[in-house]
Amino acid sequence: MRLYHHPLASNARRVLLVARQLGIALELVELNLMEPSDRRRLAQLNPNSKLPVLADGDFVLWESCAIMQYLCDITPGQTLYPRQARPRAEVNRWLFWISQHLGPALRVLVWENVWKGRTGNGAPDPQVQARGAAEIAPLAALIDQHLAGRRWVAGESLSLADFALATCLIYLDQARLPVTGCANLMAWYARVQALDAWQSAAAAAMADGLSAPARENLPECVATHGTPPHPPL
Ligand SMILES: N[C@@H](CCC(=O)N[C@@H](CS)C(=O)NCC(=O)O)C(=O)O
Repeated sequence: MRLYHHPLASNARRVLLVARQLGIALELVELNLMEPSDRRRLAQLNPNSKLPVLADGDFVLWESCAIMQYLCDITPGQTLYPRQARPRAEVNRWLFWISQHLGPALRVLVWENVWKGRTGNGAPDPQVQARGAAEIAPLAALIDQHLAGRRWVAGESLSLADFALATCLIYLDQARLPVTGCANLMAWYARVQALDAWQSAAAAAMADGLSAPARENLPECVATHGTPPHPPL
């Protein structure tokens, strides 16, 4: 199976994490969102022109949560995505919440504080930064409260919901996400980061390919919120 990804793409990282946790070997193909030829290749694989994309033989699948679910569905005996209706619904609930609510809110500050300047789109706008922080606040409070007394996001064990949530935070410091005061969330994040799969997925994602300075200048989830400034082609 082949995964088209980029080392800095958080949505691709969550798929790689799940694959590592499940023991699935993926052939990694790095697509550079700044390269016109790679962009053309991506557009042929995914009409949304976004990473990640999985190719399993002639079956091509995009949308990171759908890919994570697929990897579980083809893995006998896995526990990350329960088969029973209610535990599965519990995982689905958080996957949708992360995709629909938390992820888009976090991306405002990730754009303003991480990618905007790097892509030549100017300095952060304090009003947008304030809006981003205000959007995050109630959602961060909600998940922090939910995690009080819990080890994992959904049910009693590690699940796809943990990987989907954790990869939303990979720009925690750079984006200055206003969640570091959320003690339960931070304790949970440390637990996820302590997993072997976390380290191994990061190492695999960053292995070979581009040089470190080139990586520094690459945008990732830059076109997924508001009026998206696309990375220059
Ligand atoms: N809902 C999609 C979002 C994918 C997404 O936004 N991918 C980013 C990288 S993390 C991307 O490819 N951005 C390039 C662009 O939007 O032009 C998923 O979960 O797969």
